[in-house]
Amino acid sequence: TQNLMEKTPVTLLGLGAMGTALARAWLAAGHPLTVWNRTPARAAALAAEGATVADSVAEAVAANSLVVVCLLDDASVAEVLDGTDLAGRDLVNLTTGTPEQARARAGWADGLGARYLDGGIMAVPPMIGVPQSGGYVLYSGSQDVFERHRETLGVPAGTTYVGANAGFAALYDVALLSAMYGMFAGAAHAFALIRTEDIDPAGFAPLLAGWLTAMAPSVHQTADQLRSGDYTRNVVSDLAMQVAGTPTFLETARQQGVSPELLTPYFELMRRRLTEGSGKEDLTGVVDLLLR
Ligand code: FVH
Repeated sequence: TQNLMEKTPVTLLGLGAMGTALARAWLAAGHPLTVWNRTPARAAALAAEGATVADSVAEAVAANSLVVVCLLDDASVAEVLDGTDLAGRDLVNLTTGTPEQARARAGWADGLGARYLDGGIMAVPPMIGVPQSGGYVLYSGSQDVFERHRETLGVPAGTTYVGANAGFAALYDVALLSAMYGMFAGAAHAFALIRTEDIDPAGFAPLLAGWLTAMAPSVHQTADQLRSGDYTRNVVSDLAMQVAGTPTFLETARQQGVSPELLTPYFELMRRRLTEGSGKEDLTGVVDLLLR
């Protein structure tokens, strides 16, 4: 464990909701912290909490070898770091972006003599600095940077290194969030259905949460089937049976006056896979349809 005197100093560029939460976590853990933000007023409270506020990006970057960036998007990262001397710096970019943007930024940093680690934050600001919240950050790119700063990076949230390909953290991030949006879409349809009657959403919510939790482990079976290439392995409810059930969902939506527009794209993919003769399979074949 690092003692107080040895805590790695951190430079942090970007004090939005997430940047401010990261800053507070490092300050609370005793890390010397230098911050910069485009709108200086956002740094005032942190200065009172012990952060050093730099007047310019160049000053902030010159202060420490570990430079963490948490800005709105890749364009703002480009704008903020344009013309900055990053030679010898360990640049950790926690700004959300695409895998291509992350790989391009890694190449760009390399050209400037910096080591690059990309991060995808799987947490919202209130989860930062709260280990029991389950929040974590996906990292990819320089494993050296990750190992060297593992303890410091682990202060705001858990850390998961997913590979040397700098784009992987962003890819995992977007994959996980895409699954989340699918879940939100299903939940929106479910709430719309019960809202057509005098049903208390607060009474329904525990049933919904419980059902989604019970169904979530099915992703392990999907992974197993994708690995083996056998989509009939351990099937419980086959595609033919599930497609046969879809008219019930669509008719219920119609009867209740709810738009089926969140369900129909997925049902259409299930139906297409069935017409290819995959009735005995699980739903896993839909993955292949999306890859075409
Ligand atoms: N907040 C969240 O729930 C999510 C959780 C998962 C990860 N995301 C990503 O984290 C990045 C930062 O998000 P944020 O919540 O801090 O975002 P904002 O509060 O909107 O702050 C944005 C900061 O970026 C600065 N900024 C924007 N454009 C520029 C620019 N052209 N030049 C310099 N700085 C810029 C902005 O500065 P200011 O408006 O205060 O002057 C803020 O510091 C983000 O990628 C999320 O997707 C958060």
